[in-house]
Formats: sequence, C-alpha cells, structure tokens
Amino acid sequence: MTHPAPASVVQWTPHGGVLLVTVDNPPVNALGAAVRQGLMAAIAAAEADAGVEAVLIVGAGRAFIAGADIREFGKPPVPPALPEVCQAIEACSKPVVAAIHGAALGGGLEVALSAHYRLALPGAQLGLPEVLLGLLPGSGGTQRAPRLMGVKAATELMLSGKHINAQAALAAGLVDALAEGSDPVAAGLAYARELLARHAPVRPTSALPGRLADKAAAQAELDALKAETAKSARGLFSPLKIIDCVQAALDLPFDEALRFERAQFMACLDSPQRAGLIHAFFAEREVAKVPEAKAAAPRPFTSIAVIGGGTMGAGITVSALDAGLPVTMIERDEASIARGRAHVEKVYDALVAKGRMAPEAKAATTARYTGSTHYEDIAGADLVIEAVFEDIEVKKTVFRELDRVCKPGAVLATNTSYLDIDAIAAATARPEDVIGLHFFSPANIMKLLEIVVPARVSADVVATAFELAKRLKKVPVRAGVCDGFIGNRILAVYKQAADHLMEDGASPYEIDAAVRGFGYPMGPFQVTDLAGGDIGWATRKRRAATRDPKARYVEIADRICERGWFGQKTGRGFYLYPEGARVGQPDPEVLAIVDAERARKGVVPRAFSADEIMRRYMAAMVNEGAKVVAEGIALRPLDVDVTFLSGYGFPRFRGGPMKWADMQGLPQVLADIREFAQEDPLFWQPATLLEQLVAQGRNFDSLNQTA
Ligand code: 3H9
Repeated sequence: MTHPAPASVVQWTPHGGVLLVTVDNPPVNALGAAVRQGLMAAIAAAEADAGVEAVLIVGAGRAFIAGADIREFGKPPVPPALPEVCQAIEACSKPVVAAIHGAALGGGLEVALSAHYRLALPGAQLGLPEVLLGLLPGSGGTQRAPRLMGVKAATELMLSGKHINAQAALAAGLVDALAEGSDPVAAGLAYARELLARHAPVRPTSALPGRLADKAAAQAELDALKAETAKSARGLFSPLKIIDCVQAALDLPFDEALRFERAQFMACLDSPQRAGLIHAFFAEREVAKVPEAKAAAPRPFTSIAVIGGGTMGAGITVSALDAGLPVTMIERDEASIARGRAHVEKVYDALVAKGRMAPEAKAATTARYTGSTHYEDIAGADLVIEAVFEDIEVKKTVFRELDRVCKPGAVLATNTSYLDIDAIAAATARPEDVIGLHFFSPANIMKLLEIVVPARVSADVVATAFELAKRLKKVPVRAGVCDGFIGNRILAVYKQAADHLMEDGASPYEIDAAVRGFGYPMGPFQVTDLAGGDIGWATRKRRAATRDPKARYVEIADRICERGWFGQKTGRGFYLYPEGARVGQPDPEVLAIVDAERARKGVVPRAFSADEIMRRYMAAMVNEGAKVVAEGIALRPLDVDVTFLSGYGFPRFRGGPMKWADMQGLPQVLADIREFAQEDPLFWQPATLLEQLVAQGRNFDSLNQTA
C-alpha cells in the first residue's frame, strides 16, 4: 500500500520489513514545505507500523536531494522547519538508511547525515554548498559533519562549497558503504536488509563523539582554519559564522549547539549577501532562457575552426579542446601557425608542470588540434570563430573568405569586442549564419561569453551559440549589437566616472582602494595596468572622432600612456612594478601628472570618501545598465548582472549592479544621479527607464519577472 496518493512528493511503501521512502519532487527533489511535511509523515508512519524494522530514504529521478528549496528563502516560513525534520529522522527508533545517488547537497546531505547509515552509489555528489548562497548548513550539518569527517575536512567542505564523489565521501567517513549500479532502491534495500541481518543498531550521528573525541587536536585544526578564513573571507559574512558553529560543536552539548547553529543560519538568511548570492544563482540559470533558444533547436556541431592564433584565438582553441572538440586553427603563414600552436601548448604544459594534467592526457587533447594556412581546410567545419585583429576591414576580408569556403549551414562567429557585427555579416551572402561570440581573456578561463545577436541572424544559429556555451562550460549572456555590447559599453561609462573622480581630487589609489573595499578583487586602475594601458588608449583614440566636444574628457591616462607607461608589462603604469613585482606600488610621478592635469584645467581638488567614490562609480554603472536594458541590448536586468559577475569581477555577494541598485532602493540611486547631474548634466543624464521605475514604485527585478 502506498501512502498518501502517488502524486505526493514523498511516498512510502513497505518492502518486507523495510519502509521505502521516496522523495519525488522534480527536478532535483528540493526540500520544499510539502517534502518536509511528507518526510515527517513518513517517519511517523514508520514508528506507527510494527511491521517496519528499518527505513530507507531515496530520491527519485536524477538526484537524492539537492538541498532546501532556495525559492522559499526570504518568504514566510512554512512548518515543519528542516531542522525538525532532521531531528525526527535521527530520533527514529528504527534504523534509517539513506541511499545516495546524484546530488546530496546542503539540506539534502543534512537529511542523509541525520539517517543512521549512509550508502553512496557511483555518480553521487555530496556537499554542503550553503556558503555559496551566503548561508551555512542550518539543519545540523555544522554539527554532524565534523563528528563524521573531523573538524578540518568538514569545515573545508563547508567553507569551499565543493562537492565530493562517493569514493572521497567514503574515505572521509561521510558515508558508510559504496554500492554498484544506478538504482538507489535496489542497492538501498539490499544494504538495509544486510544491516538488519547483522542487527545493526540505531546510530544517531549526534551521539557519536566520532572525530571530535580528541578535543585538543580538533581545536588546533579549527584555530588554523579560523586564521586562514579571517584573511580569505574578504567581506563575506557566512564563512566566519560557519567557523563559529564548528566551535560550538566543540564547546556545547549537541542540542544547545543546534540552537546556536539555527540562530547563525537565521542571521545569514536575513543578510543582504544571501539575497545577492541567491539572485546570482538563479540569474546564472535564467540567462540561457532566451527567445531564440526556446524557438529553435541548435544546429549540430562536432568540429570547430578558429581563425587567428593570437592570445584570444589560442584561448578559444583551448576552451574547445577542453570540451572534447577537434579544432583547426587558421593563420596566415607557417610562422604564425607555429606561434599559435606554441600558445596552445603553453597552457597545457603549465598544467602538466603543476601536476594537474598527465602528459598522456595532454598528448590526447592536443592531438585534436590542427594548424593550417589554407582556408579550404575548414570547408567542412560546423562552427567557425574568427579572432583576428580588431579592425573592421580585416574582419570583413576574413568573412568574405569564410563565405567562399565554408559549407552551407556552417555557423560563422566573430569574437569582436565592439565592432558592428551587422556590417561584418553584410560582407557575406549568408548574414543569417553570422553571430558574435565575445569571449573574455584568458578565454579558456573566463566564464563569460557574450552572445551578440545581429539583426539578420537566424534563431537556430543563436540556439547553437547557447549550446556551444554549454559545451564549453561558459556562462552565456545574450547581447544586442552596439559599441561595446553589454559589458564594455557599461565599463566605458563607469570608467569615465572614475576618471572624473580622479581629476576632481581622488587619487587613483584611493579609488582602487574604495572599489576593493566594495568587494572587487582589483580597482579600475589596477585592471588598466594588468590589461595594458595601450588597449584603452587605442579605444579612446578611436572614439575621439565621434566624441561630443562638449563632453568632459580626462586626459590623465593619455599623459601616462604618452610616456610609454602601459602597466605591468612595461614595469609602470598607474603603479610602479619594480622588477618582478605583480602588485603595484603608488607612484609619486603619477600623482604629479594628476596634479598637473588638474592645474591645467583649473580644477581645485577636493576630498572624496570611499563611500562617495562608490556612490558615483555605481550610479554610473547602474544608469548605463538601465539604458542598455531599455534599448534591448540586454534582455533583462539580470543579464547585466550576470555579465558583470562572470566577466568583470563584480562581487558576487552583491548580486550584480542591477540587484545592488534594487537593494539600495532605486529612488536613492536616482537621487544620487540627479545630484551629480548638477555638476555635469551631460554625463549624468538619468536613464528614462530608471525614472519610470521610480515613478511606478517598481524595481529592476520586476522586469526580470515579466521578461
Ligand atoms: C540549504 O540546503 C540550506 C540548509 O542547509 C538549511 C535549511 C534550513 N532549490 O542547476 P540546474 C533548480 S541551501 C530550488 O540547472 P544541474 C534550478 O534553479 C541549498 N531549485 O541543474 C533549475 O531550475 P530551472 C543547498 C533548485 O544538473 C533546476 O533546479 N543546495 C535547487 O546543472 C535544475 O538545476 C544547493 O546549493 C534548490 N536547492 O545542477 C544546491 N537546486 O530548470 C544548488 C536546483 O527552472 N543546486 N534548483 O532553471 C545545484 O548546485 C545544482 O542545481 C545541482 C544540479 C548540482 C543540484
């Protein structure tokens, strides 16, 4: 007999003396209110039925349980809370077994840790990734995991959010046994019967002194992690709370420590960091949901060609090779082919040298790589990515060649970062096959891929680009054609705001420090030095002809570039890099140049607090972000957020610039822009969309919901 109706998200059925409890809440069996209620009822049923000798918990479909239902966070709580469910499981008077296949994450793993015995199947993924959402394991995970794994391994699991596989979980003591096969029901029933046959007792994890028995050793491990975390947490709230909870595991009786954990969990739940990180989690999944990918199936592709073997072409090649695709790289002569190959080999040699890749694996991967100087050699390629010099005429020439040689239906992509892709497409007789794929350097590392959609491209080509992003494990963002697309267009504006701040009185070092204080790994002037000041200089020269002569233009960076100071590669830029140094030192000569420019323009410098620096920096970013959304360059505000999270180092815990603006309150952001506009109305023109949203009492997120 199955209780209750089969449609329920938790079903339980007796199998001999074992009550099989199945969590069936697609897609990933998240622990929503109905699942929690169902688990409580299932345990009660097991207690009530004298014929039940043991309980087996499994997940239906592709996972055990992927954790609490993240969509419920921030909404009014519905009982029972997950800690109560876990307590009920652990308190069951009959042995409870969890058979884990697929993901057992967060609250899902906590359910398993509350069971008395754990079995893992091949493909199981176990982890406590709450920290990635600004949370901590809030259903006994901070207490039970250290008892099973020891303080060091458990705390590292919780601080990193990493998943471990079945073998690693067994070695760590997180599970008791491994099983073969893919059916958790068959494996779990066999294991439960084996436990019954050997009269295995009810074994609550909370009652195990386990690996906490040696208090002094455990404390020493925790002290070391505490010191490391204090340095590495970089403004994050929940890692320090995780440490506090593990400390409670050492100091307090189990029930008291659970109450402490609950209080810390609730504090994390209330934090803006939780809101930012959960927004980032969902936004990264929403970005792939674009109209073209819904409307059309991707074209099949099994081979890639890359035109150009420079840094970008080589990075794209490595990314495709890593995904198991064969790549043919086209260069103009043998010397360039050799250079392209060397770029590719260098990446893999570094991995081999660090012991992260076996030499045989490198050989197998690079065997899929071919260099050629003949376009005819890519006549059969399914997808071609051009990554040559950033010049529209050069690119048009390449596309004419591609049009001549490529088979019908091949997808022709350009990696331009700002050029007009409609114009590039028009150089071919097949504009419906031409799209932009804007990778970020280094292309084999950076997650962001802007998929730039020109006017005449067909939907299945867009769908193919999204499929490629998935294969390459990139985060794809759909962008429209404009100068700079989403990311670089917005960057150009807030970079100007930073330049204005510098000319008005803040030093580049103060601005960088304020931006780092906000949570970025680097400030804008450090980034300029890292990328090479000459790159931005070239862009500024290109834009000079079209720049509004009335617009404010700060020449400090040009003065620095004129001296040949291009940043790290030349040993000085905004900072000084004495021989071999990667971290720059402030340069008094740069400050003198800044002073001279201020004097030349008659600017009387004034002081800026870090707070005011960030208000201006962010207001410029958000205002341009709103314009980009209104023009349809970005589909939704969340596409702007993901662009900056994945490609520009925006602090993830703030959710992205548009989420940040929502959390500040849009009226406040607009008020700031209007205040700054009094000094410079041309630069600070409020975005119409921002004004409309404020007038309607809405926020950016309301546009995410309706798109
Ligand atoms: C927690 O447990 C707190 C507790 O300690 C304490 C509580 C008191 N909830 O990623 P995918 C959706 S915190 C709701 O594309 P994959 C996801 O949005 C939680 N929904 O698939 C997507 O929806 P859609 C700790 C969830 O195969 C669909 O499922 N757990 C949840 O690439 C498929 O997801 C975590 O942090 C959820 N928990 O990866 C695990 N999880 O189709 C978070 C997923 O509408 N999840 N969805 O776009 C993951 O890491 C991955 O989703 C997983 C599958 C590895 C499971």
